[in-house]
Amino acid sequence: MKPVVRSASQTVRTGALERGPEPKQDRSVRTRQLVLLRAAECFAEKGFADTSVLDVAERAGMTKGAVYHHFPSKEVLAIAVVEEHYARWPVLLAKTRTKELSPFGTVVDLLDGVAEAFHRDPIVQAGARLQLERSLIGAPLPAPYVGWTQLITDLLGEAQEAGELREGVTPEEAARLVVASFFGMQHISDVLHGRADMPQRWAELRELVLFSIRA
Ligand code: LUB
Repeated sequence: MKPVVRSASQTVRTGALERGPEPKQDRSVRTRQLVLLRAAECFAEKGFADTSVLDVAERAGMTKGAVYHHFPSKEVLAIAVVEEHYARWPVLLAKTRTKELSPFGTVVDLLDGVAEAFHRDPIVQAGARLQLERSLIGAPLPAPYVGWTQLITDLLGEAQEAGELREGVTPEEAARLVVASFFGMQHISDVLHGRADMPQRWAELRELVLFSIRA
């Protein structure tokens, strides 16, 4: 939003910054994002059942009412966190595409970013845990794994057309293997080490699985 420029005297008199008070809409969006992040931290650490809206409110430094203003229930909050988890990936793919790598290089670079997101991003970590707990959440969540399987299938199809896939490897089967092994790797890393060893585990998986399907 274009900042409102005030005259020097106005600025001095009101003491407001050059931009003046934050527009209400911006403040509401920023507050919603803060609630999502704090809720993700709670869900990632304690899971859905052991997280209360009060926990989220206290972590966000807000009242329960302020949280309910953005999310009418804990279930709606969980859905929003999972949706935010999946919203990360098209952004990451667009960033990878700007590097103009080969199709296979694009898959590797994209998954490097995904591994880093699982290592560091509470929204991504919470989305994964909420999907594991989906049967406890009395609300419909996006189907897990299918989006990634289709995306990796499409990208490996491009790699196959570019002659980058090993003879006899089909994009669909390779995508199922990559998604299953990545999911298992990040889950084991989380359960055993709180994902502290994600970089090393991803490096192993990338070398052994991804490069075993490359021409
Ligand atoms: C990914 C999780 C955790 C699959 O696609 C998904 O739904 C995923 C959450 O359900 O890992 C591997 C990229």
